[in-house]
Amino acid sequence: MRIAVINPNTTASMTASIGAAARAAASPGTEILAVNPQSGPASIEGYWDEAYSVPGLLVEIARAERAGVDAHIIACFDDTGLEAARCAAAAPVIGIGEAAFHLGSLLGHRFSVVTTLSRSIPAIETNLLKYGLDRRCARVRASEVPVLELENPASDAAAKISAEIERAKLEDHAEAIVLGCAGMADLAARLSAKHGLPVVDGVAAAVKLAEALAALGLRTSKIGGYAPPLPKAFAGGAPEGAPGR
Ligand code: 5HY
Repeated sequence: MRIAVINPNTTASMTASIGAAARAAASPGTEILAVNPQSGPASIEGYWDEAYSVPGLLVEIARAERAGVDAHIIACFDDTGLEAARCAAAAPVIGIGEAAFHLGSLLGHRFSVVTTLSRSIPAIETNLLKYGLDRRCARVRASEVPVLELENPASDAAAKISAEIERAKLEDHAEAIVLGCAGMADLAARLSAKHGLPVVDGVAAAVKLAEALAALGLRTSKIGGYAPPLPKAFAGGAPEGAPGR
Protein backbone atom coordinates (compact mmCIF):
# COMPACT_ATOMS: atom_id res chain seq x y z
CA MET A 1 0.00 0.00 0.00
CA ARG A 2 1.34 3.46 -0.90
CA ILE A 3 0.19 6.64 0.82
CA ALA A 4 1.12 10.15 -0.27
CA VAL A 5 1.58 12.48 2.71
CA ILE A 6 1.46 16.05 1.42
CA ASN A 7 2.67 18.91 3.61
CA PRO A 8 1.01 21.92 1.90
CA ASN A 9 3.67 24.40 3.15
CA THR A 10 7.07 24.57 1.48
CA THR A 11 9.38 23.82 4.44
CA ALA A 12 11.23 20.63 3.50
CA SER A 13 12.55 19.98 7.02
CA MET A 14 8.97 19.98 8.29
CA THR A 15 7.98 17.57 5.49
CA ALA A 16 10.79 15.27 6.65
CA SER A 17 9.60 15.25 10.28
CA ILE A 18 6.00 14.70 9.15
CA GLY A 19 7.18 11.79 6.96
CA ALA A 20 9.03 10.26 9.92
CA ALA A 21 5.89 10.50 12.10
CA ALA A 22 3.80 8.92 9.34
CA ARG A 23 6.25 6.03 8.89
CA ALA A 24 6.32 5.45 12.64
CA ALA A 25 2.52 5.01 12.60
CA ALA A 26 2.29 3.05 9.35
CA SER A 27 1.79 -0.72 9.24
CA PRO A 28 4.51 -2.98 7.78
CA GLY A 29 4.13 -2.92 4.00
CA THR A 30 2.78 0.62 3.87
CA GLU A 31 5.05 2.93 1.85
CA ILE A 32 4.89 6.63 2.77
CA LEU A 33 5.69 9.25 0.10
CA ALA A 34 6.22 12.55 1.95
CA VAL A 35 6.21 15.60 -0.32
CA ASN A 36 5.57 19.37 -0.35
CA PRO A 37 4.84 21.85 -3.15
CA GLN A 38 7.65 23.85 -4.78
CA SER A 39 5.71 27.10 -4.52
CA GLY A 40 3.72 28.67 -1.67
CA PRO A 41 4.13 29.88 1.93
CA ALA A 42 6.79 28.39 4.26
CA SER A 43 4.10 27.84 6.89
CA ILE A 44 0.30 28.11 7.00
CA GLU A 45 -1.00 30.41 9.73
CA GLY A 46 -4.44 31.65 8.78
CA TYR A 47 -6.67 32.01 5.72
CA TRP A 48 -4.34 33.96 3.40
CA ASP A 49 -1.50 31.44 3.71
CA GLU A 50 -4.03 28.64 3.29
CA ALA A 51 -5.39 30.11 0.04
CA TYR A 52 -1.93 30.45 -1.50
CA SER A 53 -0.90 26.92 -0.56
CA VAL A 54 -3.84 25.21 -2.31
CA PRO A 55 -2.61 25.41 -5.96
CA GLY A 56 0.71 23.77 -5.03
CA LEU A 57 -1.13 21.13 -2.99
CA LEU A 58 -3.37 20.23 -5.95
CA VAL A 59 -0.33 19.77 -8.20
CA GLU A 60 1.10 17.28 -5.67
CA ILE A 61 -2.26 15.47 -5.48
CA ALA A 62 -2.26 15.13 -9.28
CA ARG A 63 1.31 13.80 -9.28
CA ALA A 64 0.52 11.27 -6.53
CA GLU A 65 -2.58 10.14 -8.42
CA ARG A 66 -0.46 9.57 -11.53
CA ALA A 67 1.98 7.60 -9.35
CA GLY A 68 -0.97 5.33 -8.41
CA VAL A 69 -1.09 5.87 -4.63
CA ASP A 70 -3.82 4.13 -2.60
CA ALA A 71 -4.59 7.21 -0.48
CA HIS A 72 -3.58 10.84 0.08
CA ILE A 73 -3.08 12.65 3.39
CA ILE A 74 -3.17 16.46 3.69
CA ALA A 75 -0.68 17.09 6.49
CA CYS A 76 -1.87 20.53 7.57
CA PHE A 77 -4.23 20.80 10.51
CA ASP A 78 -6.53 23.24 8.67
CA ASP A 79 -7.24 20.41 6.17
CA THR A 80 -6.07 22.84 3.48
CA GLY A 81 -7.80 22.32 0.12
CA LEU A 82 -9.44 19.07 1.29
CA GLU A 83 -12.62 19.33 -0.80
CA ALA A 84 -10.82 20.36 -3.99
CA ALA A 85 -8.34 17.53 -3.48
CA ARG A 86 -11.22 15.05 -3.16
CA CYS A 87 -12.52 16.28 -6.53
CA ALA A 88 -9.08 15.87 -8.13
CA ALA A 89 -8.33 12.40 -6.71
CA ALA A 90 -9.99 9.00 -7.11
CA ALA A 91 -8.09 7.61 -4.13
CA PRO A 92 -9.36 8.70 -0.68
CA VAL A 93 -8.05 11.99 0.74
CA ILE A 94 -7.76 12.39 4.53
CA GLY A 95 -7.11 15.70 6.29
CA ILE A 96 -5.15 15.37 9.55
CA GLY A 97 -7.59 17.72 11.31
CA GLU A 98 -10.68 15.69 10.46
CA ALA A 99 -8.87 12.43 11.27
CA ALA A 100 -7.73 13.69 14.68
CA PHE A 101 -11.19 15.03 15.55
CA HIS A 102 -12.75 11.63 14.84
CA LEU A 103 -10.20 9.76 16.93
CA GLY A 104 -10.40 12.33 19.71
CA SER A 105 -14.17 11.91 19.87
CA LEU A 106 -13.71 8.15 20.37
CA LEU A 107 -11.48 8.63 23.45
CA GLY A 108 -13.40 10.92 25.80
CA HIS A 109 -16.62 12.82 26.34
CA ARG A 110 -14.96 15.99 25.00
CA PHE A 111 -11.56 16.89 23.63
CA SER A 112 -9.76 20.19 23.39
CA VAL A 113 -7.51 21.22 20.51
CA VAL A 114 -4.16 22.92 21.15
CA THR A 115 -2.90 24.67 18.01
CA THR A 116 -0.18 27.19 17.15
CA LEU A 117 -1.28 30.87 16.80
CA SER A 118 -4.67 32.37 17.72
CA ARG A 119 -5.20 33.34 14.08
CA SER A 120 -5.49 29.63 13.24
CA ILE A 121 -8.42 29.10 15.63
CA PRO A 122 -11.31 30.38 13.39
CA ALA A 123 -10.45 27.98 10.52
CA ILE A 124 -10.29 25.04 12.93
CA GLU A 125 -13.60 25.98 14.61
CA THR A 126 -15.20 26.32 11.16
CA ASN A 127 -13.99 22.82 10.21
CA LEU A 128 -15.40 21.35 13.43
CA LEU A 129 -18.79 22.81 12.55
CA LYS A 130 -18.51 21.58 8.95
CA TYR A 131 -17.68 18.03 10.11
CA GLY A 132 -20.45 18.08 12.73
CA LEU A 133 -17.92 17.47 15.54
CA ASP A 134 -18.14 20.89 17.23
CA ARG A 135 -20.24 19.47 20.09
CA ARG A 136 -17.44 16.99 20.92
CA CYS A 137 -14.82 19.74 21.15
CA ALA A 138 -14.72 21.70 24.41
CA ARG A 139 -12.41 24.41 23.08
CA VAL A 140 -9.78 25.25 20.45
CA ARG A 141 -6.80 26.81 22.20
CA ALA A 142 -3.60 28.50 20.92
CA SER A 143 -0.13 27.90 22.41
CA GLU A 144 1.07 31.04 20.54
CA VAL A 145 3.97 29.02 19.12
CA PRO A 146 4.57 29.92 15.42
CA VAL A 147 4.55 26.82 13.15
CA LEU A 148 8.23 26.99 12.23
CA GLU A 149 9.26 27.42 15.90
CA LEU A 150 8.18 23.79 16.30
CA GLU A 151 11.17 22.91 14.14
CA ASN A 152 13.57 24.71 16.52
CA PRO A 153 14.74 22.31 19.28
CA ALA A 154 15.96 25.29 21.33
CA SER A 155 12.50 26.90 21.40
CA ASP A 156 10.20 26.49 24.41
CA ALA A 157 7.44 25.20 22.13
CA ALA A 158 6.89 21.92 24.02
CA ALA A 159 6.67 23.73 27.37
CA LYS A 160 4.11 26.21 26.00
CA ILE A 161 1.99 23.42 24.49
CA SER A 162 2.23 21.43 27.71
CA ALA A 163 1.06 24.42 29.77
CA GLU A 164 -1.93 24.85 27.44
CA ILE A 165 -2.84 21.18 27.84
CA GLU A 166 -2.86 21.62 31.63
CA ARG A 167 -5.20 24.61 31.24
CA ALA A 168 -7.46 22.55 28.93
CA LYS A 169 -7.75 19.85 31.61
CA LEU A 170 -8.55 22.36 34.38
CA GLU A 171 -10.73 24.88 32.52
CA ASP A 172 -12.33 22.85 29.68
CA HIS A 173 -12.51 19.53 31.58
CA ALA A 174 -11.00 18.06 28.43
CA GLU A 175 -10.72 14.26 28.61
CA ALA A 176 -8.52 14.07 25.50
CA ILE A 177 -6.27 16.47 23.60
CA VAL A 178 -5.89 16.93 19.84
CA LEU A 179 -2.61 18.51 18.73
CA GLY A 180 -3.45 21.24 16.23
CA CYS A 181 -0.44 21.23 13.91
CA ALA A 182 1.41 18.63 11.80
CA GLY A 183 4.64 19.94 13.32
CA MET A 184 3.59 18.70 16.78
CA ALA A 185 3.44 15.03 15.69
CA ASP A 186 6.55 13.98 17.63
CA LEU A 187 5.25 15.43 20.92
CA ALA A 188 2.08 13.30 21.33
CA ALA A 189 3.42 10.30 23.28
CA ARG A 190 5.52 12.41 25.65
CA LEU A 191 2.68 14.85 26.41
CA SER A 192 0.18 12.02 26.91
CA ALA A 193 2.46 10.38 29.48
CA LYS A 194 3.10 13.71 31.24
CA HIS A 195 -0.57 14.79 31.49
CA GLY A 196 -2.22 11.39 31.95
CA LEU A 197 -4.75 11.63 29.12
CA PRO A 198 -4.91 10.63 25.43
CA VAL A 199 -3.08 13.07 23.15
CA VAL A 200 -3.94 12.61 19.47
CA ASP A 201 -1.53 13.46 16.65
CA GLY A 202 -3.35 14.04 13.35
CA VAL A 203 -0.58 12.61 11.15
CA ALA A 204 -0.71 9.19 12.85
CA ALA A 205 -4.52 9.32 12.99
CA ALA A 206 -4.71 10.03 9.25
CA VAL A 207 -2.27 7.22 8.38
CA LYS A 208 -4.39 4.65 10.23
CA LEU A 209 -7.64 5.89 8.66
CA ALA A 210 -6.05 5.97 5.19
CA GLU A 211 -4.83 2.40 5.64
CA ALA A 212 -8.32 1.33 6.76
CA LEU A 213 -10.05 2.88 3.74
CA ALA A 214 -7.47 1.51 1.30
CA ALA A 215 -7.61 -1.96 2.89
CA LEU A 216 -11.41 -1.95 2.55
CA GLY A 217 -11.13 -0.80 -1.07
CA LEU A 218 -13.20 2.30 -0.26
CA ARG A 219 -12.66 5.35 -2.50
CA THR A 220 -14.16 8.86 -2.65
CA SER A 221 -17.70 9.03 -4.07
CA LYS A 222 -17.76 10.65 -7.49
CA ILE A 223 -21.55 11.06 -7.88
CA GLY A 224 -21.87 14.42 -6.10
CA GLY A 225 -19.76 17.21 -4.66
CA TYR A 226 -16.47 15.36 -5.21
CA ALA A 227 -17.11 14.66 -8.92
CA PRO A 228 -14.02 15.33 -11.10
CA PRO A 229 -13.59 18.94 -12.35
CA LEU A 230 -15.24 19.61 -15.73
CA PRO A 231 -13.01 20.46 -18.73
CA LYS A 232 -13.25 24.18 -19.54
CA ALA A 233 -11.20 27.15 -20.75
CA PHE A 234 -8.65 28.31 -18.14
CA ALA A 235 -7.21 31.82 -18.52
CA GLY A 236 -3.50 32.12 -17.86
CA GLY A 237 -2.82 28.45 -18.61
CA ALA A 238 -4.41 25.44 -16.92
CA PRO A 239 -2.45 24.08 -13.92
CA GLU A 240 -0.91 20.62 -13.81
CA GLY A 241 -3.71 18.24 -12.86
CA ALA A 242 -6.46 20.22 -14.60
CA PRO A 243 -8.69 18.12 -16.92
CA GLY A 244 -6.68 17.34 -20.05
CA ARG A 245 -3.36 18.37 -18.46
C1 5HY B 1 -0.09 22.97 10.05
N1 5HY B 1 0.05 25.19 9.55
O1 5HY B 1 -0.43 21.88 10.49
C2 5HY B 1 -0.85 24.25 10.23
C3 5HY B 1 -1.07 24.58 11.68
C4 5HY B 1 -1.71 25.93 11.86
O2 5HY B 1 1.90 25.03 8.24
N2 5HY B 1 0.97 23.19 9.24
C5 5HY B 1 1.04 24.53 8.95
O3 5HY B 1 -1.20 26.73 12.57
O4 5HY B 1 -2.74 26.19 11.26
